[in-house]
Amino acid sequence: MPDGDVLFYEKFFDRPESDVLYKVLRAHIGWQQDTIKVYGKSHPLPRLTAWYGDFGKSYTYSGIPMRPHPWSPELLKIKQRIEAKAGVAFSSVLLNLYRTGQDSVSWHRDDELELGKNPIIGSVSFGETRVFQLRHLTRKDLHKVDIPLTHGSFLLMRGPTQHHWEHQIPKTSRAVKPRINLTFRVIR
Ligand SMILES: O=C(O)CCC(=O)C(=O)O
Ligand SMILES: [Mn+2]
Repeated sequence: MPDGDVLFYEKFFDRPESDVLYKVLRAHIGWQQDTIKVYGKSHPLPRLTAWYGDFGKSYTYSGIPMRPHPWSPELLKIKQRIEAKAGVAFSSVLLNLYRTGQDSVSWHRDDELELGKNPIIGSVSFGETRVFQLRHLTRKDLHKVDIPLTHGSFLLMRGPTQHHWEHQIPKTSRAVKPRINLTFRVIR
């Protein structure tokens, strides 16, 4: 990908391990329904979210200030595994729960100021496969990139990616089971 640095590991966590992590996260994460304000009107986000991380690293996501829950043992286990691969220390994780095909996240970049100049995003998925799409911000000659984020997969975005590429998880009319995504971040 021009202007991007994206790595994908399809079976980063094996099947039995992924099955257990999905169940534990589904049951024990403090999932919440957040709202976003558009032109002064509040709308529920089309997914549930939760924010975990190092004490004191608070973060604003889509205008929502988030105070992290402390790390849980299973989150620390996942974090350590991907840190060994990525060679960075993540300080926080935003979790998303897509309950049905109608849950989604629309086009955006993870370019919040707190993430520094070239944000490193480590993205782990469990449960239903959903398509992760990337599109270049200005170069219309480049095709969209579709990456099916499978159960137990790990996607690493780094370098200039967040400057030049937007990403989304589109809605789907297929009957799909829930999916959990964890995006680990480094808050400066
Ligand atoms: O669910 C995903 O794979 C992407 C989530 C995402 O882009 C975000 O939370 O910033
Ligand atoms: Mn994102």
